[in-house]
Amino acid sequence: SERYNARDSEPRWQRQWDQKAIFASKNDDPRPKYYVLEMFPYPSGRIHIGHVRNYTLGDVLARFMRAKGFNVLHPMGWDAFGLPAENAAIERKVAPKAWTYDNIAAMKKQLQSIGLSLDWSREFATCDPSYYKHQQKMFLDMLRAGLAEREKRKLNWDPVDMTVLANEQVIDGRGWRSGAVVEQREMSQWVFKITKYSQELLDALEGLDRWPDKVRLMQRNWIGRSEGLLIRFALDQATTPAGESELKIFTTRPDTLFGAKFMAISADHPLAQAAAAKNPKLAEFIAEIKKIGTAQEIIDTAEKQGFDTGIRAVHPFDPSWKLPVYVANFVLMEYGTGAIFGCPAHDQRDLDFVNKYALGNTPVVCPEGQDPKSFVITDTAYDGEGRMINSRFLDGMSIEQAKEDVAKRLENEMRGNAPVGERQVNFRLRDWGISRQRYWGCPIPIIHCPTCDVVPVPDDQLPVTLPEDVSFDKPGNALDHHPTWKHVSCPKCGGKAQRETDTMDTFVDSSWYFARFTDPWNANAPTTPAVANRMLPIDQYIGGVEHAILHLLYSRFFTRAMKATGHVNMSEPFAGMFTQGMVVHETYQKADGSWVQPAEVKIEVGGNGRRAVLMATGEDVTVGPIEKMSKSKKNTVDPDDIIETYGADVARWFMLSDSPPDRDVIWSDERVQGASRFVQRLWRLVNESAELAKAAPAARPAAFGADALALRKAAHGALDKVSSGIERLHFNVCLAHIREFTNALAEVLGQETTKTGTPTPDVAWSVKEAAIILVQLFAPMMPHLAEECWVVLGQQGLISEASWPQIERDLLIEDTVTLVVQVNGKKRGEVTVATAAQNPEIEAAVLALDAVKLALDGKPVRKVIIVPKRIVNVVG
Ligand code: ANZ
Ligand code: ZN
Repeated sequence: SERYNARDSEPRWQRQWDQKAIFASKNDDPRPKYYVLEMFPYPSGRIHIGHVRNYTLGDVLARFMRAKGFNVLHPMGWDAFGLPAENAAIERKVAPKAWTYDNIAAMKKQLQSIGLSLDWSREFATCDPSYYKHQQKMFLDMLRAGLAEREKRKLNWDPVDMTVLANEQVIDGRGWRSGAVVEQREMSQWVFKITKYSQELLDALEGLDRWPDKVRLMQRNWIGRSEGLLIRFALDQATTPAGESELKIFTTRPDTLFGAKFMAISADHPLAQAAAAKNPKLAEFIAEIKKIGTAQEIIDTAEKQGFDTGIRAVHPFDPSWKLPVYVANFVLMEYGTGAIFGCPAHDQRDLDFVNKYALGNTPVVCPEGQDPKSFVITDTAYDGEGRMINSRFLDGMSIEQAKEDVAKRLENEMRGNAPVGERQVNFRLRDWGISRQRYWGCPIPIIHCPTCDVVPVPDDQLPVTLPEDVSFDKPGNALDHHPTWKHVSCPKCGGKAQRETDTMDTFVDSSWYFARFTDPWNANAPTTPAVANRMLPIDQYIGGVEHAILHLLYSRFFTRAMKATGHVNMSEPFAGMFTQGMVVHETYQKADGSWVQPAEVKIEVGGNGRRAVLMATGEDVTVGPIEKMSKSKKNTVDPDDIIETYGADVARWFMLSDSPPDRDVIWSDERVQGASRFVQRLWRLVNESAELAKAAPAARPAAFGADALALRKAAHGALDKVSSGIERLHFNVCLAHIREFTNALAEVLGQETTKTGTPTPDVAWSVKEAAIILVQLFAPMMPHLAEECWVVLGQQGLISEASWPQIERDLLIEDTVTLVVQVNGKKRGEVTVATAAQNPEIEAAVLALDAVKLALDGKPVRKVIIVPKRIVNVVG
């Protein structure tokens, strides 16, 4: 037979699938549903190889579940708002809308060339007014439900992108996109009240047992629940500005109160402001530290600095003990009360601080086994377990006991008419600020009226659409600069008013798109609840771990907000979550340090190992470390090139085979070529099988000889392992089983061709069965090749529409053999293993026997001698 020609075959099958719309899921389909979704792409212009991996993983699962008889929902859309469209407008003078939709068209073509089983009938882009109209409606619903609010707060301002960023978008004190150092500005903005769900979002993580543990842990840390005590410290009146009498702090370590050396307050704390009013030096210091900002990341890395306000606080357990109150750059106004007491012996920041200002330290927790008299702290704070020391009535207690004791005492001590101490739970999670001073986003449907203040746009006037005649010749928000768009009359009083010109954070767009996919045709509401409630939650969501906090947490919140406002009836959108690894590649560098693309490099493997040369000139290039594909290091491969050269099936197979899906996969041309050879091998074997199968009887033979039975066992064994492997997304393992089974079939075909005469009916029938199963097993991974093979095997219809083969369980019972087990030559028992079991497996089974452990009596095993099919002797 001829070589398999992917270039001819792939587009042909793609057209057929498309024409028959076989991947379109119907909302009235009575079969059980299965919703598989990969994170939708941002239409940057081109698909990258990471997308190919992401969508292939989901596609294997989608095709498999469809064959298993589920009503599979596997949609695709575009996360289409965001800054790059505006940057393109500025740099290339193309309108953001045109740029975005052009990119979508180009990328859709690319996606189609991968052969994904997507339901394109549900496609939308988040920048379609028919999508964001509903987002605006939900914003208004949330406003009415108290889940959206206008709030004045200090915000992260990105001076390059000229926009506010959420805390999550500030990485190491810099804007996640621009890389500019983020400044703090006080502004009014819209927030979603995610903190109303802090506890619930935390608790519900427990139930997400099909999520990676690391993702749940990241979310737990981000929500950051801590239990502690609020303590009201009295202020020494002689030292305190008029009107101030106490300082409220939050601590998670009230047990360390007797190790306190100082108090510290945020630069934004009212007491700091009051003290600065009378102290110009302090005012100057405050202005100085405010410059570096108060984002957590900056504070963690900046040098600790403080300024003594002169104010003295009184220790709650000793009226004669006065503590200096500093303004310090590491105390955040946004957390707790914006004030702390510092215990340097047991907190590293506090220790760095006292070491700088020579305030000393007293350890109050002594580790077990350490002599308290010799226990001193110098540069490293001790935050471990131990017994209380130097702490009067707490001495000898454990940390937990001391915390409880302090809490009880201070709760019961009244000053004025309030207790001095109060237990409190704090969360790190802040409300989600969604206002962005950008044009290319979903307009916030609000009108500002000088008389009526904030007025929602009436529901029947939605959507508030973006104007298209915008110019980007000034920095800042093009929507704000538009000559007419924002000028409207107030819906309430009819007077002159202005539209809100901020647009929503694009993370809002991606917080509910999965719900919209369940009924994107509903023009009147964001969802059709009956449909959404049937199709959600998503059974398997697949995406990059970089979204483990932001997107997944926002979506979990938004689903709860949609539940509260009647759009869905569940809280958790993603029942199963899978985070895929990256596609990485070697880097290549010329002698002058410049980077070269893999496509320009030829790898030569010879006597002195691997050598890389530049194809154009033959000069040597240095092979650098394997890294995430990036434009800067040029170590990218272009999906179009790969598909053009090898076909989509090869790319899909390679990416599935080489690494577990949650790990990084190293792109390697050598190994891609290996996948390509495997495709040809499968093609040959299927053709040979079809030839041989001509001798097969129509009816299943009544009995099978040994050869036929062995092949059938291999086929059903592979079917069993691949089926359960796909369900667990262990794709690389599945592929290994497919290869193994391919070898078994090849062996039978090889034997048969050396024989003369026609094959026996049982063998011919079994070869046909095996070939059909083989093709069905690789169909989810290489759907085009599978369709072509399906025809060769004379099967009806499309394989993409065929049911998954039935496993014959009685063929799965493996042949076994029983071996005598000896320890140092003496029989101690027997072990039964599969006939095919390899030595390491047998050894493990033997060493696990109680009788063997007993006979060895703790002595190490020196050697295990295995006489095949007879005896295992353990030498100890
Ligand atoms: C005294 C103390 C002693 C503390 C000690 C820690 C160790 P988590 O667990 O993250 O909630 N803190 C409180 N408010 C703060 C603020 N606004 N800015 C900076 N730090 C603040 O952390 C709670 C601890 O962080 C609190 O407990 C407080 O320091 C500090 F050996 O109080 B601790
Ligand atoms: Zn008005």
